[in-house]
Amino acid sequence: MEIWNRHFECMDRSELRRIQSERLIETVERVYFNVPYYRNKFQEKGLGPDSIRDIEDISKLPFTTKVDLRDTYPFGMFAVPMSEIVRIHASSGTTGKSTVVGYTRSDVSTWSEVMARTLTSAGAGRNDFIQIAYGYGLFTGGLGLHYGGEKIGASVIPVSGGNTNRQLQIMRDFGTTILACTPSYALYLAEAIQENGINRDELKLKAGVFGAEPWTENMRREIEAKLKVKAIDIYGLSEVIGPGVAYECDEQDGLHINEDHFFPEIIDPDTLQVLPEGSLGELVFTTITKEGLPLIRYRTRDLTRLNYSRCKCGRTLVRMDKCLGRSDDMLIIRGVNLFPSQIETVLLEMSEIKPHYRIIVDRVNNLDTLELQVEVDEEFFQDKISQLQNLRGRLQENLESAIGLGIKVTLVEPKTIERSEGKAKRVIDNRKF
Ligand code: DLL
Repeated sequence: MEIWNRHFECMDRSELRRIQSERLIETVERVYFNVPYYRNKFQEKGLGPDSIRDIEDISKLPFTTKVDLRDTYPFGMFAVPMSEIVRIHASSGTTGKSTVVGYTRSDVSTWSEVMARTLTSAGAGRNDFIQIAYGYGLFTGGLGLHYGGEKIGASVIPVSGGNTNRQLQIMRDFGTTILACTPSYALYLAEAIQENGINRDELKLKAGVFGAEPWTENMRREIEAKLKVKAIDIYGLSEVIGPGVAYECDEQDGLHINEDHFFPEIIDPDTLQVLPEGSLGELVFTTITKEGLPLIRYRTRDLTRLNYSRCKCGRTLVRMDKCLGRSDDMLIIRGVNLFPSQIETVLLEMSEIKPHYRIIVDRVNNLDTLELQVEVDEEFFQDKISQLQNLRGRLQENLESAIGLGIKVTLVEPKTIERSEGKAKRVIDNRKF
């Protein structure tokens, strides 16, 4: 497999460390002199621009959270005058104001570079047709993939999300080789291909770059089998840059982080202490080259581990595990912690069940209740009631032993759970806190 930027992606780690130190020093200076919010935070801790001499000193610096970005909404944490900003994106929060991010010309170029690495790693090149079915607009998915695709010289098809029939027509008529969308939409498209009687051999698809939401290994297997593509996981968040923060290689064994631009740490979300190598915890990023919106120790809320061992692909960039989920997606049901991904893993181990599901949490007489609504495969839905009852019972048993909680399972007809063209909404929590 090709590597887009061998110099940085396969760099000797001591050399990388030296570059990270240099870049961190520059970033700290930039925010100290240009972002009053950071200057105040630094001064509160008795830190000045000279306090940081090495990447090791990073642990002295304060954290940044989404709340800090909201408090300074919309542009208060930008480190350059607005005349230098050439692009603005925003992520819609579930509550309150959105988080606004700004890019200078050089940031857009960094973004294209990290996306070029990502797409090359998925096997894309100048002879590929990349169908971008991530949303275009304030969401970073569409345009992030777009600029990376153009940079590697591929033929970019900016179809954006939704309109499934058109997606299929374009896929077939234009000879799409690389599909870019959320994993939930990929699965939806795979089913639509079957239902529309499209012969898979008419399609030239070879790989997909899927991300923007958590998905399990079982989900990957399902997509790979149905769509007959190599499914590559890509990770990113708008605050840090958008997609392009980390990407899988051919090994599909962890996502390489573009560490020459985004310095990762894993912390304990309660004590805020940096955890030893290999521990599961919250991922934190410091952007070390960004100009428009540099962020110091930004708490992503995503839970994962870092793996510094050498990857077979030749890249030396650290790998993060597939995200387990976000700490704020974690449900606490009768005191037990539960991630939607634990449920997804069980579902995909049963062939009669489709990975279209919804988790409904409620509180009845002060007691938390947990319900799973899940679709049954068309073939099995025709079965006798007793067989369906049996399936429901088995699923419930498998779930209860995996999650350690009682759960009500409701089997629903195929196609009754709302499909998503972007990020899937899996959990409905009706409890009032
Ligand atoms: O979702 C950027 C993106 C676009 C990534 C397209 C990949 C592909 P936001 O809307 O700001 O940005 O949401 C960021 O989505 O903190 C994670 O919780 C989640 N997320 C993104 N990629 C993955 C992934 C984009 N591969 C938030 N696996 C992040 C699990 C992911 N979660």
